[in-house]
Amino acid sequence: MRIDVLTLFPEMFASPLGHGIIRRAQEQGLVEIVLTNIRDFAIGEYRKVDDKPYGGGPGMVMMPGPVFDCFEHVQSLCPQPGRVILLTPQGAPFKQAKATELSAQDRLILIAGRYEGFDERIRIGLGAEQISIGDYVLNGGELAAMVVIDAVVRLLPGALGDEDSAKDDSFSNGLLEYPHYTRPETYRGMKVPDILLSGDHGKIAQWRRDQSLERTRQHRPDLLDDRASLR
Ligand code: 6GU
Repeated sequence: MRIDVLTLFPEMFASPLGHGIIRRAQEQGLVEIVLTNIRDFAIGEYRKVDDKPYGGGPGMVMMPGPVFDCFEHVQSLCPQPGRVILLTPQGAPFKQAKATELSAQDRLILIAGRYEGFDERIRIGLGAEQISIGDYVLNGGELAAMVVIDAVVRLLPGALGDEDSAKDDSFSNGLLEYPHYTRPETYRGMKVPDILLSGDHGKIAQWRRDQSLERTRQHRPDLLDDRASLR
């Protein structure tokens, strides 16, 4: 997979992409991540990338020119069309199902916005889909792009060692994960549940299913409604 990121702050990505699973996936050649600075495509003495909104109002809007020129440059580097995604709080909520869908693509082009938002012609002209990572406002799409990259790359075949398979992850079955324990058996007076020490794999599996369901009921009842509506 190739992932291009168009951003005004490529430096923000260095550390998150340079560690752990994502770093290893790049070293193994499972994913190539290419950062391109939108400001390199701005013109004039001040390399302006934003301007005041038509119709008035607060804040600044990302101008179409630098984003289109940056996009066309990135397309010329690699002609494969790929999925074009704008990171914006106006987008569709990012869910595990979307991560799975994106992990099957050969190419993603992520565009991170700053300021109040993108000139609408960017979304229209680039045929981009819009993704949001949750119901809160970030100062820009960069952290959201990193979240999408992280969630997608770990799903690429070979990215996880088989010791940390993605199959049991929270959300992969629509439920939250069951509780985990490791050594020591007792820590500051808190004991590992007996069932996990019993060696009875049938009972352990049943306990984990019950715990998953109970946690989901407590913290995310909406997920149970989602599952019910799928049936
Ligand atoms: Cl994708 N961008 C910004 N700026 N804020 C967000 C977001 C994205 N998703 C949630 N909040």
